[in-house]
This record gives sequence, C-alpha cells and structure tokens, in this order.
Amino acid sequence: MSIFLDCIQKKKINRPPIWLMRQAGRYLSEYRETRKQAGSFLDLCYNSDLATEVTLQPIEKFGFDAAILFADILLILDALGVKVEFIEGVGPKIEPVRKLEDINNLLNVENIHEKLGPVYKTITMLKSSLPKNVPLIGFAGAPWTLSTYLINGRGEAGSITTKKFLLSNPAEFEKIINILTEATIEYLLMQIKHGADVIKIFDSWAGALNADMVLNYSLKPIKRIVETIKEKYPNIPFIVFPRAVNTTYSYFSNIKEFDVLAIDQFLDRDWVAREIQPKKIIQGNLDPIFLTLEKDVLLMELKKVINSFKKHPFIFNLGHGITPDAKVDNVKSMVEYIKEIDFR
Ligand code: 1CP
Repeated sequence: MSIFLDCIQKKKINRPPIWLMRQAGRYLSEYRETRKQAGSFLDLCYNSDLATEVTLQPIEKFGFDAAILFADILLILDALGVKVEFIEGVGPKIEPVRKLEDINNLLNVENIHEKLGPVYKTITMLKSSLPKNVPLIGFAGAPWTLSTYLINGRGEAGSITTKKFLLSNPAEFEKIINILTEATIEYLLMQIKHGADVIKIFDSWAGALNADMVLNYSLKPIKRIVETIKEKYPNIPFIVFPRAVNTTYSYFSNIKEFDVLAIDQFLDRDWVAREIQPKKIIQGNLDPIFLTLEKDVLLMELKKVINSFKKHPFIFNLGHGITPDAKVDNVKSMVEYIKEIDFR
C-alpha cells in the first residue's frame, strides 16, 4: 500500500521511495503565502489548519511518498516553559537555561501536552486528509541537539558553548539531557497515539561532538527514547539522523531498535554501501546544493547516489534540509526521475 513503509519493512520494491527534509518550506511560494497568513513561524506551527495545509502542499505538488508533520524541533523547549522566538531572517532565539535552579524551576515535563495540543490536532487532521498510500512522519529533536539550543540560546557552528558547558558542569548537563529525554518520550508517544506512522529523530548538531561524546550524548539518549517507546509501540519504525558523525555511524547501525539511518552528504557513499547498508536501511544523501543548480548537474549527481546505494533497498532523500533557493522545477524533475526507476 505504501512504498515507503514497504521499504522500511524490507519488502520488495521496484524503486526507492522519495521524500525530502524540509519539503514544506520557503522554496515553495504556497508555503510563503500561508506563512504570511499565519503571522509568525510559531503561530504557523501552532495553527492546526495552516500546519495541515503546508504539510499537504508538497504532497499535492510533487507526489512524495511520505509526509512530514509541519512543526519544529524547538517547540518542545517552548512547551517545557522556555522562552523561544524565531527572528525573521535570523532564526531561533532561546533564553538560555544553565543554572540548576533554572533547570529545576523552568523545565516542566508534566505540562508539555497543553502547549503541544495543536500539534497533536494537526496529526489527527493530516491522518484524515492524506492519501492512504502516504504515511505521516512525526519527529523530535534529539536531546543533544535540543540541549545546544537550550544552553547556547541559538544554533552555533561547532556547538563550542554547549561542549564547554557539558565538560564543566556535568551534573547540570546530565539533568538537562534527562529532562529532554523524558519530555521527548512523552511527546513522541502522543504523536504516535494521534496517528504518526513513523518517527524521525533529528540530531542535527551531533557532528560537533567527538567520538566518545557521540556515543554518550547522541546515541545513548536516542537509544533510550526508541527503546522506551518500542516497549509500548513495537511496530513503529524509527529513522535516526545523527548528522555529520562520520565513521561513528557504524555504532548507530548496530542498534537493532533503529530501523532506518539517515545519512548526511559528507559520508563516502562507497563506505556507506559497504559498512552500513548490509546492516540498516538508509535514507539520503543528495547534497541539497544540487537542487539550486542546473537540471543536468542535478541529474548527474542523482544518478551517482542511486548507483552507489542500489544494491540494497534505500529511501531517497537529501543529506540535509532543502534550502530556500532550491528550484521547484528541479524538485519536480527529481521526483519524476526517481518514480521512473525500475529495478526489476
Ligand atoms: O521562516 C520560516 O518559515 C522558518 C523556516 C523553518 C521551517 C520551514 C524553520 C525554522 N523550521 C521549519 C520547519 C521544520 N523544522 C520541519 C518541518 C517539516 C519539514 O521537514 O518539512 C522540521 C522537521 C524541522 C526540524 C528542525 N528545526 C531541525 C532539524 C533538522 C535540520 O534541519 O537540521 C532544526 C535544527 C530546527 C531548528 C530550526 N528551525 C528553523 C530554523 C531556521 C532552524 C535551524 C536554525 C539553526 O541553524 O540553528
């Protein structure tokens, strides 16, 4: 019924399923229009009618094989009681939480569902409006990535501030990671209860960690989240995206509860085909820059991705989110190309 779920469940498929990270976003004029109507970015995330509308836009326009809930990984910080804003043209801005006192007083896991109610409602609405062969991906940020925003107040290349914090304040950091892990479990359980078919965990800043830290602060909390949720929902597939962790991807491929590993554009594809694909279904890894270039340049790269990964089933996607300057015609051509593949 769904080529995306068939692929994850290792059933036979004749072409790779395709969807794109940030497929609803600023490269689409329809999105920019709805976004204007909503007011701020947070208003859009918490408006179930409009969030449903923007989730459906890329499905209707391109025919992707999966939809991803329109929301943001930072909503959970807002729901925990932290001040979160999205500044136009700049990005997220969070009031940093670093002191034990603030951690204890501010972060309140019990109350998150009240604020996140509209997100659950969006999921319910999407489940009744999506075509039956298009599953819905729910998602959350991984505790490490969420902690970088919580501790530093914004995204920071190399996450230096948060790394220094974790090394200098281990008790506070541990407390923060535990709270974020607990909150994420609660949040994802509710997403599944409302109808999310697959869950993706984004650890976008995992590449800032050294290899030991990747295991302790990226892999370990993600594993705890997935294991805990699978005790209740053993059949919900998880896509895990530890971005830019280099060869430590191997450790993620050894975790049996992770169903799919999302692969960034920095990895050597031959290494992935050799070391990761025999153990895990992968998703990725076209460099998003190719969607901003000429169609023939894009198609050349696209063929490289397919040729590298085609010996095993894989989900076609980008190595990171689509950028606002991506060309809509390129996305169309890419989906058409993928849908015409026939491995038989
Ligand atoms: O002005 C706008 O309209 C805001 C642009 C935008 C969009 C479209 C932001 C701000 N978030 C989103 C939606 C979003 N974010 C989705 C929706 C579903 C889809 O993919 O279509 C998802 C899954 C996310 C996840 C997200 N938010 C991540 C993880 C994935 C990644 O890109 O690494 C991260 C790190 C964020 C934080 C965030 N939100 C928005 C921005 C610009 C950022 C990154 C800022 C930074 O670099 O620190």
